[in-house]
Amino acid sequence: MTTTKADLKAVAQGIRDHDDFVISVHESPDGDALGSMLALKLALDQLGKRSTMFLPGAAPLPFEYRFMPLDDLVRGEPDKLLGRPLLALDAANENRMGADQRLRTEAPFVAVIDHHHDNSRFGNVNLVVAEASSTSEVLRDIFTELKVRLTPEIAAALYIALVTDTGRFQYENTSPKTLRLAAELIEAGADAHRIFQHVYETVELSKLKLLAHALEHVEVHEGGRLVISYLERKDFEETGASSGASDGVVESLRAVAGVEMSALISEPPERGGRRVSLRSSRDRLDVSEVARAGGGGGHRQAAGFGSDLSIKELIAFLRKEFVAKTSGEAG
Ligand SMILES: [Mn+2]
Repeated sequence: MTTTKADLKAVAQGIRDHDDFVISVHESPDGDALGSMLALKLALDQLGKRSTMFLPGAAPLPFEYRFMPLDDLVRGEPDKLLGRPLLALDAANENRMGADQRLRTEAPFVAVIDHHHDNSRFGNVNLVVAEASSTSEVLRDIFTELKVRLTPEIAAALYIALVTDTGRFQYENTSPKTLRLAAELIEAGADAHRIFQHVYETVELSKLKLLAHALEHVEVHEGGRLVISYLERKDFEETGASSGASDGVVESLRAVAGVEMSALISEPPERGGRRVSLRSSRDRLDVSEVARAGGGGGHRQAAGFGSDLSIKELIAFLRKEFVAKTSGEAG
C-alpha cells in the first residue's frame, strides 16, 4: 500500500473514531479553504457526527464567497472549542492556522488534509496529496472511503473549491482527475454557472478600484521578468476595500508578457504587518522557496508570507531572492 493510500485509511479511521470536531483552515481563506471546510462539515452531518467550523481572526470573508451557506462559521477566539479533535484543511503548516495555536496543541487528535507539497505534516494523521489540484480533490477521496453521498450541497461546496484553486481549470494543477471530478460534481447537482456568477461576476466596485491602485504602484525589475506592486493601508481606506479584495491582483500582474514572478505586498486593514503574495508563470521558478525564505510557504506557482519589514525592505528582499533563484540561466 502506498503512503498516500495508508494515510487515506488512517485519516478516514480517525474521523470514524472521533466526534465533535473542530474544522479549521488557513488564515485569509480562499475558495478551496472555505469550500472544503463547508463540504467536510456537511459530510460529517451526514455521518451523524457533530462538528464546528472555525476561522481565526475577524476579517470579513472575501465578498465573492459570502453567498456560501457559512452562517454557522465561528470566528474570533477559539476558547470555547479547545480540547476537541481538530481537522485542519488546506494549511501547509501550523502557523498558517493563526497565531493562537491552542486549537491544535490542546486537541486530543489532529488530522491534516492538504495538497501543499511543503506541508509540515503537523497532525497525528496526515493526508497530503501534492498532485491534487486542491484540498477538495483530496476530500473527495476521503468521502469515498467514508461512503459519504455527494448531495447537491456537498457537490457545490467542493466545486467552489475546485474551480477557484485551479484558476477555472487553467492552472498546471488541473489534471484529468480534476476534470472528471468537476463532471461528477456537476452531475451530483453543483450549479457551475451559478457558482461562476457568484464567485467571478459579483465583484464589488471597491475591488476594481483597489486593483487600479495596485496597477499605479507597479514596479518592473530585472528587465520585465519581475513585477512587484504594493497596497498600503491608505489604499484600502481610500477605496473602501477589505483585505480580501486584493485577491487576484497578483494573478493580474503575472499575466503580463515576459513576467516570471509577480509579487503583491499588502497591508491588510484588519490586522498589523504586511502580507506578500507571490506567483510564478513558469515551471523552473518555485516561488514557495522564496516564500519559505520569508517565513511562509505555499505551492511552486503560488505562495506567500507575512512580514513586519517595510515595503521598501520587502522589495529589496524579493529582488535579491529572484536574482538568486534565476541566476545561472541563459536568457
Ligand atoms: Mn488549496
